[in-house]
Amino acid sequence: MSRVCKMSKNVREVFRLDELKDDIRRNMVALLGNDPRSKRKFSYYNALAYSVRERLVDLWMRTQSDYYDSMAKRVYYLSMEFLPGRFLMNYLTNMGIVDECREIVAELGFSLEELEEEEWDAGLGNGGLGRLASCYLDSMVSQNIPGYGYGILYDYGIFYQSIVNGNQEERCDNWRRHGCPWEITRLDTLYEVKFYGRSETYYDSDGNVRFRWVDTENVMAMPCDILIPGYGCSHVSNMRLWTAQSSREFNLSDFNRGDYIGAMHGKVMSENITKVLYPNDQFLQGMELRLKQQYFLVSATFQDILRRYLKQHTSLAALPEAVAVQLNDTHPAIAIPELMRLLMDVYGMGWDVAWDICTRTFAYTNHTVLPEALETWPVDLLGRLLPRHMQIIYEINRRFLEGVAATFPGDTERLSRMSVIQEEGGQRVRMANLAIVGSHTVNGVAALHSNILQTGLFRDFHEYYPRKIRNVTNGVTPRRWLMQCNPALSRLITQSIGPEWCCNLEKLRELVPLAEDSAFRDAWARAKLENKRLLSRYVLRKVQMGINPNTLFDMQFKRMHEYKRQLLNVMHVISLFNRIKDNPSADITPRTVLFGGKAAPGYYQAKLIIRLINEVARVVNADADVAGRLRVAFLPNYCISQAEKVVPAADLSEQISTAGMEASGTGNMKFALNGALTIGTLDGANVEIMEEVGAENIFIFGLKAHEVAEKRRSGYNPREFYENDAELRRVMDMIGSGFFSPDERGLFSPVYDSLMHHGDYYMLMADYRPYMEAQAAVDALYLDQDQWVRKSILNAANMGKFSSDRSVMEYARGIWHVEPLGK
Ligand code: 73E
Repeated sequence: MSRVCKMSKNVREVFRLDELKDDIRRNMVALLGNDPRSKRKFSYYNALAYSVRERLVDLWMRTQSDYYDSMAKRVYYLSMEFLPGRFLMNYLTNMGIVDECREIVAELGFSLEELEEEEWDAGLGNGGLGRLASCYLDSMVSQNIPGYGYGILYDYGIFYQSIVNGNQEERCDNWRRHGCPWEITRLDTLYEVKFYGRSETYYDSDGNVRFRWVDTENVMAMPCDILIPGYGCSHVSNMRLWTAQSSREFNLSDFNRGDYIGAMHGKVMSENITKVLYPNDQFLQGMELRLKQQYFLVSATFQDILRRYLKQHTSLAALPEAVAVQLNDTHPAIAIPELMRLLMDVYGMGWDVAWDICTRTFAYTNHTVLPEALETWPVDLLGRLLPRHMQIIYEINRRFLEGVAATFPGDTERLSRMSVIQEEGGQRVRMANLAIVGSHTVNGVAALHSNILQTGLFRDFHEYYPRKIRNVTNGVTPRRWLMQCNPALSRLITQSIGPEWCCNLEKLRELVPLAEDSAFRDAWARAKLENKRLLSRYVLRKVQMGINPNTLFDMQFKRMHEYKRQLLNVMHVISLFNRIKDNPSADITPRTVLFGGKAAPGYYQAKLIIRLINEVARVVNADADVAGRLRVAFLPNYCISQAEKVVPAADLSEQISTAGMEASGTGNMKFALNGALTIGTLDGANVEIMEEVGAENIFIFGLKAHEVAEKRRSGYNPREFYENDAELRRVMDMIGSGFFSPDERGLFSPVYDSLMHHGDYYMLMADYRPYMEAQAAVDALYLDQDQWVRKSILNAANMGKFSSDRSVMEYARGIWHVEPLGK
């Protein structure tokens, strides 16, 4: 793997760096029509971006012809979401030209950092699932695994969050308003995507019954490519994002009838398909437009896959030897009946041959067990939008249930649990069941989660297909999440153990002995302090609040969700506040508690918790007794570029979900990789992080997954904790009585009630005291800076497992059956 660390040739030559400055000036004029004497940062950012991008096009084409010539098996990563964030520094980092570029930009009168800030994030995802897809693309191409990401180019990505009077407000994220220099639009490639209509039978020339999908409404899909450079740039791949265009004949009859506006309305409606990303993380909204988006992605992608495949093959029989399709959750699972339809209705295959090809092509990753996130579509809706697919789904299910019935005779309850069609409460298609039946492999995203799939959510399937459900623990790319976002620490690590760590993260283990070296510890602490200073400046700019870099930076940045328990963190803050108020001269460890995260626009309770954080912050930050020893802030608009500032500056990473509910988490990995200590439950990948870093270097507390399940079964009584714990009682009463909302006393009653009167589903009350104790251990350790820094080093040093390079190789070897090219 270290092969990719060595830049193949002198980068100055390969990337013609001597010409870069001239190219920037040339692009200012030729592409942007700007006066090169202008000092507009945005123009220079754009000119730089184009000049960087053009240096990759050759390598990209060479990579693609390598794939073609070697007839390599290709991986298609299908995802409704990608979260690349900004591209500029990612390109420069992977090209290995950050320092050179910094000098050139300085000669033009700018700092690289200020041009970097001109770029708007590509926020085409909600959170972890989309970011994982982007990390995997980086790891695939960096390890020469021929792969592509396929997704949707939303006009509007995840909304822009502002905080107004403590409340979240959403603004549209018009991220390409000023253009996007990274995209290569393929105006000349268009695929037709069909919707509605009906399925018709006919007889082919051999007298066989066949089906065709007719009277459809058609929309065109146009691809837009964004290059993905591998680290060291020996390979460059791309993600292909689709945008909807109305078909030319769309509503021609309306035009002919003279109904110009009516016809234009149809055009606009069809182009709406790729207008906006659904902003719900783990919550199914069940809108027709969302299903349209899903099928739009799938239909366009499969036309592209088959076109590429058929350039080199005459028969589709060998598709699974040339193509592996990974379904990023069930969002693109309609691909299963779509491939069946193409193979049978378009390419004339029989069911059995087509089904065999299908199930050898697909693999499905499950990312969540939350019931509200599991996709089901009403049969009416799916049947109206995609009538032929509905027929195929019924037939898949009929044959599948026949097999189950043969294995478990008489077990009708099992049949109804496993059926792709849910009958109770109106017929619905269970997309997870469809994805399991139609894939050769299903994986969870952390060991605990995969285990829960096998023994809980997909237990029946695990009994029926004992080898199908497996684990691939998530990972993050060390290029973006250490090298790029944390130059101070990266430099120190490279000076100490050499540069190989960034493509062989296990190498970080060589830092372990250095934890005992006091000079190294000092250097490590200085890097952290530098990052904390940078973040403090950012916080001052963003929320006009000064924070002290010498306090413990306690961070919880992730989507706002009840199961993630930001509220538990707030309860700890309130408890600390009360302790200070009770004893203002107490010797406490000074803390800065920072939060960030978006709530789905319709998620009332999550939005109320944002408000609570802001109201608690208002009270705490203004209190004279607190005197700066406890500060709280909510940073608006958490996104990838903000994460890159937050993650390197954290001392403490909050990973405190109710055990069994966070499938993996990836923020937990990013923080620990950058030397934060974790306080967390035994949930998701935290379990494996503990195994790697050692139980003595992490603060684990609270109920375990099986205990949560057990308590739910045996009856859980949150009031018991309230009654037996005076400190907890006081916190709850303050929230409930309006202490933090004096002008609107009942404002936070729904928060109080959810814990006290509605069963406290996420078990905050049970975990409060253990969490407080773990936090006390954090405070004590932070006072012993020597020990803290030691543990900080050991955390980063033991994070090798959580590189997405490792995850991708597990998929490649165990699921996709592809090898790195050139091996
Ligand atoms: O635990 C995370 C996981 O680390 C999980 O919640 C998240 O996926 C991450 C990557 O594996 C996730 N997101 C979604 N489901 N699981 C989701 C569901 C519907 C829409 C958007 C996102």
